[in-house]
Amino acid sequence: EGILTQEYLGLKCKVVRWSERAQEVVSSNGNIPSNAEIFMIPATLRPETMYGQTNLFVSPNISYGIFKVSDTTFYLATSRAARNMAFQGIFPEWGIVPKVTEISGSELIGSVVHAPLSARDTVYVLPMDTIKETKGTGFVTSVPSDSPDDYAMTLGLSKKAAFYNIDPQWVCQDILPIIDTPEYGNTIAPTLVKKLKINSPKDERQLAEAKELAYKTGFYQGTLIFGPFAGMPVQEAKTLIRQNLLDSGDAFVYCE
Ligand code: A2H
Repeated sequence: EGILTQEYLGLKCKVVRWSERAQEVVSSNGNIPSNAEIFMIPATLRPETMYGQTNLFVSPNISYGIFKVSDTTFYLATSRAARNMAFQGIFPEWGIVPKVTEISGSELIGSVVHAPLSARDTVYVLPMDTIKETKGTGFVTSVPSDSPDDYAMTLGLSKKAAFYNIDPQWVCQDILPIIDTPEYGNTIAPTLVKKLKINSPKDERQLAEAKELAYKTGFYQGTLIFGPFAGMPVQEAKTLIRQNLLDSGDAFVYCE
């Protein structure tokens, strides 16, 4: 970790249906009113890809907190992220982490959330074991068209649904082309995963290479082909889409 600040966008994915276990935890908690809006908060560096969200990833090995933002608004993130948020004006009292309760990532799997900008509208919460506790918020929004990690995990989950203890129907298979690149076509992640012969989410070295290539190529050579900014280079559209998400209240800036 360097000394530079990384600026993420925290995306507000509103829970529309809890998994059975999460429902018990939330409804038995006296501090969470029944009319509360609760958001899972993935941290992303690629707001321009949000049209292609297909799932929301959570780590089955991490514990998450539910934090009170107002009487009827709550955020889910790691406690580490919440400590940072407390010093960024995201919670009501400066420096205070308003933790209401904790819930394990594995208990969140199978919940359904709203995915801002996504063509899918709502998406299922699924496990991703490579999520690190030490960065972001502990949630990763899945965009299999443009993120090799997300695509590899999506493949792994559909191949081994029983192993991951999930319903295979929760894995969204519709990969929406949203960015075109001259070199790798309009679904860069699947193209690179094939090209670099990546077989599992655990092929760390090849995935790191694919991730680097996809990120650079998407940014410098990509053109949006979906949504209101279709036809615009990624470099320009990125700023506009980020700003739209902030203006609509569907996202906030989160730094670490
Ligand atoms: B990105 P950086 Cl389409 N553990 O969002 C592992 N990965 C994490 C994470 C964590 N705790 N928190 C965030 N991330 C992911 C979109 C995306 C992302 C695309 C393409 C590439 C990409 C959709 N997933 O990231 O290490 C999040 O996934 C490749 C760099 O802080 C976040 O942006 O540089 C990115 O990694 C942050 O990675």
